[in-house]
Amino acid sequence: MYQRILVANRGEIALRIIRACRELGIETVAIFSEADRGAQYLELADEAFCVGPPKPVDSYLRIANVISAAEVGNVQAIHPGYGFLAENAHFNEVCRSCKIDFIGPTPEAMAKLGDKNSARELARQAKVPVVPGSAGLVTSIEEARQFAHEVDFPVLIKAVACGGGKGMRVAANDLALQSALQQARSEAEAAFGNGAVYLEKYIEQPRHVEVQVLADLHGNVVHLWERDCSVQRRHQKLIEESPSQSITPETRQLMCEAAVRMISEAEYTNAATVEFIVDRDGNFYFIEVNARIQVEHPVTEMVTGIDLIKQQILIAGGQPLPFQQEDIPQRGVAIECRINAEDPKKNFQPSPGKIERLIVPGGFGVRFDSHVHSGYFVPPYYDSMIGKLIVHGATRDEAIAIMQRALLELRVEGIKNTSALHREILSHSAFVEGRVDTTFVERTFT
Ligand code: MV4
Repeated sequence: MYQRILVANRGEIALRIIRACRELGIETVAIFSEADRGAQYLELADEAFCVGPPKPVDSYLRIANVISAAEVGNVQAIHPGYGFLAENAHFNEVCRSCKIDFIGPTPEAMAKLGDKNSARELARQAKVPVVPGSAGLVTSIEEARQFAHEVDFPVLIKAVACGGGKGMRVAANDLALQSALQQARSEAEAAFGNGAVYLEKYIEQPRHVEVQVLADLHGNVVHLWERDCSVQRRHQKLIEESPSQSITPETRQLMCEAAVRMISEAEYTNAATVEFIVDRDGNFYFIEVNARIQVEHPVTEMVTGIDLIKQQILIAGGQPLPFQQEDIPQRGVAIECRINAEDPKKNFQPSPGKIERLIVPGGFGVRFDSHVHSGYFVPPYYDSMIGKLIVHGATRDEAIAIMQRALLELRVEGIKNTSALHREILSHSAFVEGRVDTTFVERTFT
């Protein structure tokens, strides 16, 4: 196993990885930007190197600087966390050429799934349901028209490189189709340098359900059940839970098996999330694969009892999975609320600054994954998430009650945060009854 790992990230996920390594007896090398210099969690690493100025492009995304830290720090592997370089196939390849293990999939598997059109093709090969759509890329308005008439409007134009909702356009009729096609293309070209698009039938008010998968280097692939992430706003998830209220036990089984087939077909290794949307009739469709550990992974850890970060490290180090599918439970209910330094009353405007006082909730069934503390300065340069409040209860009603109690205990003074909005969502009848889709927050709270 590895003796020393570089943690190529910051904030709560850096701390989460440092903790897992400590428990495995692996030393850690942390990196930090000038804005994160002196951060408390860095003291828990064995060594820490500055990789540049505050802006991500000058530090956490600067491949040469990250690799230099890995070389000087004398590590055998790099854990990329989520965001930053986590799904950068080029960085992954640079790691390989420097003989440093990338804790994640191979660059080839990453690139194959990063292209949404080739991922969709893989799904079809693996007999995983995909949204009725164009066979491949759409290059002309005539092709687009022909397809739209086959599946009927509304249709969705998606960029192969789409992300964060960018490069997607809905068209309700022939007239709208032409401009939607052009807009999706130019937006994707500007944002990702790739204007290629395909078409799908537009699923209205879908729910978002994703399946966690682990695959080792010996051909073993298992799922760790699903997470429902329908409570989101503008493609930013707010609350995630497991099990999902949106699917029947039969659908759960089919969806989890489909996710395993998808990952096996792609010859993918390490941790992956297979994302699906679920329509109003309960049909599920593959949308994409996330080739990284995700923010909401603790929800899965609480219901399965499996430490996903440790498993990622052990898999990359060549260990076979220590459990089989039948050994993985989905026990009780876990819910996660993302605590962001944002003002929900001012259109979720970021609220960086000094945390004058922090009181962290605790007690039975409560977990708070965070790197912040009283006196911590939330820098303005990065994602506004300051922590994740995760609860585990025997039933969903109990989990909601624990979360409500924990949110009341949480106090973050000095900056605005999203905890009061979470309390409102958790007491809303639609949420309590498990009747929320991806449009719920925007329809109800903005
Ligand atoms: C869709 C869809 C409806 N129909 N595809 C949004 C992000 C991108 N990765 C896929 N997304 C969607 N694809 C079809 N054919 C609706 C969405 C969507 C969505 C999906 C998951 C979670 C939140 C969402 C919010 C808006 C739209």
